Amino acid sequence: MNKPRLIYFDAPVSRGEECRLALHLAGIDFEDVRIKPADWPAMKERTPYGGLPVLELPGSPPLAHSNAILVLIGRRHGLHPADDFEAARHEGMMQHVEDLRAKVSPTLRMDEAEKKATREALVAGFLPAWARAAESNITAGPFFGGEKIQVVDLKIHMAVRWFNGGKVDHIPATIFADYPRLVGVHDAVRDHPGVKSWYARS
Ligand SMILES: N[C@@H](CCC(=O)N[C@@H](CS)C(=O)NCC(=O)O)C(=O)O
Repeated sequence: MNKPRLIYFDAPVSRGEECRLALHLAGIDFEDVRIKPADWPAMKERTPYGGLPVLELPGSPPLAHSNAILVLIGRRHGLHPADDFEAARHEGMMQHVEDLRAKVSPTLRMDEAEKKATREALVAGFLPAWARAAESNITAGPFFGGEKIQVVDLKIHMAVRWFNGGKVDHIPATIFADYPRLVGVHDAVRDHPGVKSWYARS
């Protein structure tokens, strides 16, 4: 291996996509390895914790857990605060996104009746509470920590984008519409030239 490899499923979503975006914004030439679902069971046991994404860097063992990957990239490439308290504040928000995923992701594997009931309950309770907490931790904007894009913003962006398209049944596309700072971070990331250039690549 002579360049970094980011291993994830073949979809522009979630934990894998936020790590791809971080590598791209950092200006790192990396191999974007996309795993087919059929190949995953055999591979799962060989990953550090049984999940993707995994980042492989020349000369280091494989690194797993999206937040660890993002923080490492961010620290090395100016996309995570140098101040240790502000960095920890960003990491708290990154964990908040993981808490959201931990609530919503299990519904992907439910039968229709259970999925509907569980998601409607999330819409009534957990999701607004999650958004209120996120909103109250975003300070000046347009990004989480102010003027500069950081890895935390990529994670917030992916979380908001998940629902924005209206493709998650029983969760309205407008679920976060009343939270202007949260939507503002999503939009600022979407409109960032580095992010645009990732999606404009051929
Ligand atoms: N805490 C881990 C979670 C990893 C995870 O569950 N990834 C999902 C895809 S987003 C996965 O690998 N699912 C397949 C499986 O668990 O077998 C992270 O932040 O990367």
